[in-house]
Amino acid sequence: MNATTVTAIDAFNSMTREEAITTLRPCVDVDRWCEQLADARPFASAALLFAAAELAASPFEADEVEQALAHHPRIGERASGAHAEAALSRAEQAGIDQTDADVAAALVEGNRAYEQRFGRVFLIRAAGRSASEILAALTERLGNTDADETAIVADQLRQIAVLRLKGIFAP
Ligand code: 2AL
Repeated sequence: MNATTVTAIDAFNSMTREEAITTLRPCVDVDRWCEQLADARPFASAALLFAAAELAASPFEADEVEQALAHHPRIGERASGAHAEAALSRAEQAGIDQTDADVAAALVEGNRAYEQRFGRVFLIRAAGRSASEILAALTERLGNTDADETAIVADQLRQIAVLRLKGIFAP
C-alpha cells in the first residue's frame, strides 16, 4: 500500500457522513450503497473499503438499478458537463471515441434495438473495452431473456461502481 492510498482512506474516514456520501455518489447513485459504506467507516485500508463495496453491491436491487441507470449516458454518447460523474463516463468510454463510422452506426442501432426490447438503456462496463467488443456484447445480449438481462445489468453496474471507487482511492 502506498502513501497516497493511506491518505485518501484517512481523509475518507475523517469526513462527515454527508461528505462521505457525496464522495461515493459519483460511483453509483444508490442511496443504500453510499450510506452503507459511509456508515461502515473507518476502513483500515482501501482493500477493505473495496471488499465492503463489492458486498454492498451484490446484488443491486431492481429499483436501485433503475435509479442508477438514469445517470449513465448511452454507449457512444459523450456525457456533458464538468461534474465528476460525466468525467468518469467520458474516461470509461474513451475507447469508443476513435471508432470507425460503421461500428459507431451499429452501436446507435443496437442501442435503439436494446431499448425497444428491454425498455432501458444498454449498460456495460466500458472501461478497457473497445467499441467492437462492446458491439459484440450488445448484439449477444439482445438475445437474452429479460431475467438474464436484469441480472447482467446489475452486475455491470457493480463493476462500474467498484472501478470508479478504485479510481478515487487507489489512483
Ligand atoms: C457507461 C458509462 O457511461 N460508463 C460505462 O462504463 N458504461 N454507459 C453505458 N450505457 O454502459
